[in-house]
Amino acid sequence: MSAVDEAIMKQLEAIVPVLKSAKHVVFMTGAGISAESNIPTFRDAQDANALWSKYEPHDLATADAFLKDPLLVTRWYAWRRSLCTKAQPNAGHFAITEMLGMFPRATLITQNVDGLHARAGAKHLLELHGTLLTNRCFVCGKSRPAPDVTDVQTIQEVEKCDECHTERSMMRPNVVWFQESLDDATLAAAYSAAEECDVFFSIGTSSVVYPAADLAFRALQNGKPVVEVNPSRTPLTTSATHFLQGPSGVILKSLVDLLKLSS
Ligand code: BV8
Repeated sequence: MSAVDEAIMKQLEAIVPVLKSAKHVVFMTGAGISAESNIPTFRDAQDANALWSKYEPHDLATADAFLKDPLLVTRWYAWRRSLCTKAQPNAGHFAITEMLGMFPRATLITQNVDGLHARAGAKHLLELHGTLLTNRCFVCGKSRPAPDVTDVQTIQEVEKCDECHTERSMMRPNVVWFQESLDDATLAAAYSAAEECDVFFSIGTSSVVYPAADLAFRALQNGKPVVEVNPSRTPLTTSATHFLQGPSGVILKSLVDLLKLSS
């Protein structure tokens, strides 16, 4: 695990005193925090394995795509689920879990559906885009664990709901697709955390998917410092209070080490 360079260390040293006096810290994560767990991101240009590089978002992550080709979408999510269940949380996930216990109040908001924050011990996280670890009926919404399939080509048909029996009663992933609304209570909790916090971290997200990408700007509009952690610049970078350019696993681990030294 490489350490952070001097410039980042100086930025971290400037952030620590602000964190020491913080009563409420928000951490918001995107696919980038799972990149070091070898889960491909969605849009990361440098990532040849980036999930979206093979498909357009509207090809797969929409209700229309599912209705058009339920088997293709089911296989794609089964493939992603197998990646997620094989993957291990990385230093970035564990650093956030540790920091969740370092402040009077801390809120973890994630756009990720891979379950790695929970496997790293994080509790009460807000999963803005749901989870791919469970399926629900496309019609009646009844949920059940999603089957863990190793060879997705063996999936020959889409599971049907055992509760309702209409033509569309197919089991779909418990995620929020494009043009689907997020859960009202989850989104409201995320917005109030962004407005009330003392520091807002935006970690490993390209900041292009709304309304999730709006949260950091809402914190800024409420006069809160925003710390962005990302190897690349994003539409948030120019507005962020601090831009820590690098991999979240390395940067967040160094931040935890500094916080411990200063306690
Ligand atoms: C909605 C779930 C109301 C399933 C996903 C306002 C303005 C503009 C557009 C809209 C808007 N309001 C609504 C929209 C439309 C749309 C939208 O935002 N489109 C965008 C693309 C323009 N939003 C919606 O449809 C939302 N619904 O608003 O409902 C409504 C109702 C009817 C009609 C219209 C609106 C629903 C959005 C949720 C969609 N579901 N996924 C699944 O996962 O399959 S989104 C998908 O993208 C994932 O959830 C993912 O989390 C999310 C965001 O991507 P990121 O996490 O940021 O990942 P990405 O690959 O993009 O970036 C990775 C980053 O990591 C990069 O920056 C990279 O540099 C960095 N990185 C790489 N390595 C590392 C790293 N960082 C740190 N460390 C590393 N080692």
